[in-house]
Amino acid sequence: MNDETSRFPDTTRRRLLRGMALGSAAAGLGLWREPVWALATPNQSGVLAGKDFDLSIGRTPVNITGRAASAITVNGSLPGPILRWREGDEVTLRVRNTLAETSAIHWHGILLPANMDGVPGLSFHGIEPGGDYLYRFRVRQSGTYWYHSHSSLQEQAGVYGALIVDPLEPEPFAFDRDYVVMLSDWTDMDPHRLFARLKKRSDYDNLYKRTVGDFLRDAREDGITAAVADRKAWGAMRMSPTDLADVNGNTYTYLANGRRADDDWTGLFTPGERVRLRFVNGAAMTFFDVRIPGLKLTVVAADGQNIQPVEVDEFRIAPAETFDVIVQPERDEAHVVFAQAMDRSGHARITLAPRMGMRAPSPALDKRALLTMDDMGHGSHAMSTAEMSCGANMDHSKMSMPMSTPMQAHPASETGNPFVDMQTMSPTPRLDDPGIGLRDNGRRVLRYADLHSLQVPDDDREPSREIELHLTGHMERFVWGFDGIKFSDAEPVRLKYGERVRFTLVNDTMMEHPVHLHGMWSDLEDADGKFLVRKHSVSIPPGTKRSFRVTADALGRWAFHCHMLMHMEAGMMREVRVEE
Ligand SMILES: [Cu+2]
Repeated sequence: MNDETSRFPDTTRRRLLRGMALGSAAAGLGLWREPVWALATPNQSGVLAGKDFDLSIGRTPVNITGRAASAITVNGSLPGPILRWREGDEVTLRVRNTLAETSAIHWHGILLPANMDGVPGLSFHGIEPGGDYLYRFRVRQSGTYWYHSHSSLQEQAGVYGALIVDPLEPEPFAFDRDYVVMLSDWTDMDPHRLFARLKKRSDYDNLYKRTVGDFLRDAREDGITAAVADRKAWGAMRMSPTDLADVNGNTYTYLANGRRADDDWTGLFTPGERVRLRFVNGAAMTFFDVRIPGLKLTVVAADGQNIQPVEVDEFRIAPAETFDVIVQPERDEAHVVFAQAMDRSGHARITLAPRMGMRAPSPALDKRALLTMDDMGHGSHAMSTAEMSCGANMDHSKMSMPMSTPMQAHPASETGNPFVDMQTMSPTPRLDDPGIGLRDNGRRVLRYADLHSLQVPDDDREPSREIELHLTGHMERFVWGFDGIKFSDAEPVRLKYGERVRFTLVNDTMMEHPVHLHGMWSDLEDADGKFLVRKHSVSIPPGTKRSFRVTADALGRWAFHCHMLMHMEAGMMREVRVEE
């Protein structure tokens, strides 16, 4: 609990910490906040707290959809146990692999030596079948994070869990209860079969292809020429305007704390208490839009980093992101924490209630949103949609664009590239855009522009150079990459140890990609190049161009990739190598 006992003046606190054995002794004095949910709610997966951990990756039979299936789990639970570390501690984690294939665990967003990062092929060889690996490193940060397998597609099969690091200094916000809300997507399918299906028929889950009826309605409303032109433009791009997710509720069962929406998990509160909810998106492929009807959400941290508190009704959380939110339910009634998939094909939920057994109904799913040409950075201006082909071979110079939006240049490797099916023409950061499906919905929706780190990065140098990378793909072939090049064919991005660089990402696809750099922070900038917020995963919607600064303060070989698991598998990944 974040009670008064933990609010020692700094000096007292430090002296106490120095003068005593840490761990269980400290817990008695309230220095180590009790993991309250473990005590109050026995149905949340186990919490392991301390400095020394034994973890075991293995096969576990599960029944999530009503049918027997096989998961890959950590210590037999899905999600894996919540790990609770403390800032400043050296933690030791013995990870055993009982699978018949190589495995590994990656500590997402944690600063550590490269050989502790858990990415087979970059950090180390991976953990052999029947083998183990000893992770040991000092924890240099605090907040809400998570861990997951970075081996093969094991994350989709269940190898993920929340990671909480308790701070040494008191947090700048108060709360009485503390719960993890781990969102994820589950399928009974073997993840490799799912990937193979995406390669063969990437639109398998796209049940909403526009019908003749839709066309006639559009024609009636917008006129036949506009309707035909729009269809032609989409056809030329070999896409369907309804593709907001490659895999959706047709395949997935959405989970919160490992539970289906119709069998949801309950977190208890006493009316008037402040409840801290640590949202983690551990989904392989799903963006969630989260709200609690009837309650304001005060967002106090993003990706483990404290921010200036911002009050909203709803937020979108990309795969790999975390948000800490405080709510204060006043009345003796239940609330639903409602997390709908971005494409509205399903939802996950938990209940917050004064007593077990109480439940609030889920609201209806919002209307499905359609991508527009505008969403993809093509603007609604000047050009005739009918003549727009959007292919990588098109001649952009023939198009007239308004002066305010300069034409985006593209790397030569995209030209004539069979793995690039579109290019954006006038992308902007759009940090103040709530995102597709969330605009003008009558609710106050969190935007990246609302995120302001409490702490300004120590390194305030201007970046000495800019590395621009384009997120590219071909929807039908289900090939993804940077600059039209797959991971397997790409050279590493090389950084000099100690340098400060700007990464600029341009999204040349119609999908949103949450991009994660391992080992170093990504300091997101606003449209004017001013520091906004420190993150480990920065989501890049279609038609946008966003920049973040990186201080190359960690030697070694690091992964840099889209956190849509199947996009990473299909090539949207780079090695970032930091060298002396
Ligand atoms: Cu992606």
